[in-house]
Amino acid sequence: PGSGDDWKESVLYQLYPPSFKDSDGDGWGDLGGMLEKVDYLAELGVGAVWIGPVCDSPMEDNGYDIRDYYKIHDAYGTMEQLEELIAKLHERDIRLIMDMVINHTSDEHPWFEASRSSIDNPYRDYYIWKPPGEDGGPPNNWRSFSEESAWELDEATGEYYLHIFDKKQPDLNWENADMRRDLYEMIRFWLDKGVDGFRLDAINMISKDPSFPNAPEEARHPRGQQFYKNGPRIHEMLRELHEETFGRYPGTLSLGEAPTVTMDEVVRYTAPERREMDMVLQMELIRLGKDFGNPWKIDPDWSPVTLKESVVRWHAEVFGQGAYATYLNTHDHPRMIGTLFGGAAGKSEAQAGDLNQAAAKAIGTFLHTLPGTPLVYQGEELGMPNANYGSPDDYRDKATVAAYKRRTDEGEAPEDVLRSLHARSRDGARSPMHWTGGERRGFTTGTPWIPLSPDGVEANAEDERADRNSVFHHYRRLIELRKQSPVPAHGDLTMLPLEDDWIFAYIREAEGERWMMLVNFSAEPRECPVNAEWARLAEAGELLLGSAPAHAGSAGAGAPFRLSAGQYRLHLLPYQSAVYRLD
Ligand code: TEU
Repeated sequence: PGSGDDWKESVLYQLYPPSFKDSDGDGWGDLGGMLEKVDYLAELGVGAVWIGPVCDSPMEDNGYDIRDYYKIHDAYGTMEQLEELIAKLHERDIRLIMDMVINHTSDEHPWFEASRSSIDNPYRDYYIWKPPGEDGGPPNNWRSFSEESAWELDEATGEYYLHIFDKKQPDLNWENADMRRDLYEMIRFWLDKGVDGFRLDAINMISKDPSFPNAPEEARHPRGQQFYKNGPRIHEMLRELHEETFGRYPGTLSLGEAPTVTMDEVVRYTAPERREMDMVLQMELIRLGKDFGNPWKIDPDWSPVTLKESVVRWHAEVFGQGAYATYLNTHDHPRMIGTLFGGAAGKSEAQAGDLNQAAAKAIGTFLHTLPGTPLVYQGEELGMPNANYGSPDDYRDKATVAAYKRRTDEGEAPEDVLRSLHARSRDGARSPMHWTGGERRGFTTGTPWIPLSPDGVEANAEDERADRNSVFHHYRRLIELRKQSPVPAHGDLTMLPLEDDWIFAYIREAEGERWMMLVNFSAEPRECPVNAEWARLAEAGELLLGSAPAHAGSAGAGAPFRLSAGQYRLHLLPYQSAVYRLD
């Protein structure tokens, strides 16, 4: 591909390696499987594919625990296959983005093995070691994401090491210049291979408060986060990283994962003149409806008003100054279709199928017409369900398995715990991709590493590619529209006020072109009065895309805008969505 930056305005696709496609029957997705599906990605039309970590790893966290940055994990294949994947994607004008996990390594990485061996080993300072606290326990009260202490005592030297994530994922010490130099060299190795950019895992956590203070006991989970997220030297560190690595390779993309970040910080991270990163992930939408004081609960008071507010704030405070990627699904959260937007409970199977299909299209319409670069997570473009596992044995994620054990040991009813795992576990989004409706969904000939989703067989690539009304073609068309108009990538946003909170109506405008979007976020039909001017504009406009073909067009029964007794009203079917180009 050319060295231009245009592709940065295209649609990004997240591919989760273990669950994408298995080519050798061992039950794990692999590079061979990705190679088989390059044409599928080209048909969908995405501009870049972010593949989750594929480096050698003991797989305690599906590769987010790297043992060797220079080697492909055996179950995924070989370096030659990765090179072939880059070449094949490039032939189709698709870029490859790797997941760069550099806040921490695996505890089996040779650096850590050397580091833990003795206090004066040259690698000691590559990680964060502290003597026990005054009471002989951990150096402070920080908690890891797995809900235990963030410090692990290592018998060999009697000191504790810091791990923000699992104890198998010790944090690297970014204060150490030798460590940073070794990381930069490794990143350049991948850039020299032709990788087009990186998704930088947990990148806003690399600078820790050097005094490692205790957090208030009642602080939100995970306790201590204010002392290592967006820390004191973060901008300086990111600038050096940019200068030493991707900044030297024009046209590459750096996409930062920065959990818990203010919008001011996002602008500082991504304003082009600051030369830190190109984009960060907008992590607010994905968190809506989830109780973040408790990693296993859905917030019962969730309302679409918060969603609208988030979209509007990011547009007002970040769009145009900094850059962000917008997503509604990813490998760390249950799929939206099964949680917030899958209101199929209590409906017949046929009704539920229609509703899910409409909901999947609504999610797609919304995602691709919001400000920000859309990021589609594998299977979302098929409307794949959130896997509703029936047994605790179906789960693979370590934190999920540990939470089940702890909570049932503490006396909670197993069925209650299972229900909350379904609502919040990361495994719901990690079930294997549905390539066909047949045996093992065409994912593998062996036993998948994690069970197939118990439902949602009808959402599969083979059937949907053949059906013009499918979720797949809805996504394909949305991606194509982005290539044909400046509106999705550059348009200003105006939310249209409506009496009904569940309906989103908004206008985006760029270079004199205007689009109007309508999305019903509820499982019920909705209606409310609507301003006559918008109704006339939409009726005179061109329907670019609608989720309910029978209800497109103007004025007919089922049209969204209806005039009666001199008053326009907006009527939307459950999860109906539409995109109009206005004259
Ligand atoms: O996640 C970072 C992160 O901050 C978590 O909050 C994430 O949202 C959480 O795991 C949800 O349960 C990244 C990766 O995306 C994740 O898969 C890894 O486990 C984590 O880093 C450690 O590398």
